[in-house]
Amino acid sequence: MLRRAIARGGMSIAAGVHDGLSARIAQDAGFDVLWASGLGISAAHAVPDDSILTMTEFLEAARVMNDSTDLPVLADCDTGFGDERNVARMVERYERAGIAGVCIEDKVFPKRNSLGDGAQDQETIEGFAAKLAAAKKAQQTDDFVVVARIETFIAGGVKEDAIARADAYVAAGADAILIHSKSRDGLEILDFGRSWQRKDVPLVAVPTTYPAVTADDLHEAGFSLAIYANQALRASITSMRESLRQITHDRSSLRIEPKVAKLSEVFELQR
Ligand code: SPV
Ligand code: MG
Repeated sequence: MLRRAIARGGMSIAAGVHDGLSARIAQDAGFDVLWASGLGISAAHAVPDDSILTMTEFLEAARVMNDSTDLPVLADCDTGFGDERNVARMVERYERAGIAGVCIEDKVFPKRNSLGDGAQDQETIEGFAAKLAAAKKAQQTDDFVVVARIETFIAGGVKEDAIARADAYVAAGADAILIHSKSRDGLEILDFGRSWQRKDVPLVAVPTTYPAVTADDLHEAGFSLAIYANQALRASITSMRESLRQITHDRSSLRIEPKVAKLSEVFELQR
């Protein structure tokens, strides 16, 4: 399902989710793929998205999402939790759990969230290609997907470096390329897509900081998956905060009743 969803020619959308409930809400809303967001899962544990949680914790969260829906789960696996040997075990564990694919990014462990301030350390091309090769060697079925995420633009680099990395990562076995950016207009992403020559290798974007660029705009530029990585998380923060503050203010829940989900909706989500 994940391979079909990201195949070039179509355009799928993924929702970043952090637990079983958000996964189900995303499925009901009509998303094609679930992104087991490292930011979302970390935030749900109230810790920074800076390689604080362990692989086991991320895997368990992805497993809950997978078991709660019929959608394929693409797991955000940060830098792969270590070196090539950690990546190999990670792939073995995620694939056995039935997760459709993993995404690893070419930063140095411990990584920092890509959208925060502060310097970003990018892995060498050879070092990251070795991790991808280890991932591909470890997978047992042809279906399992390994996405290589390029952090060149996040680290302040240029398109030529991003393209050189993408070529090397595909040569190492990557099934798709995720090119990340924190630009406000997304132009470097659209430009990367139009420059990408390997029509057989899908491109993935995460339009968080450039929300005016639509999934259709990305498709026109050559992308086949757009990940809405943190909107569910942010919506839930706003809603929980407003409702709970109202209760402490009023010392009653009467005023929020019309604004919050009915218990019947909760039961429906729990099936
Ligand atoms: C995530 O959702 O954890 C991501 C996307 O990796 S970002 O937060 O932009 O790094
Ligand atoms: Mg992440």
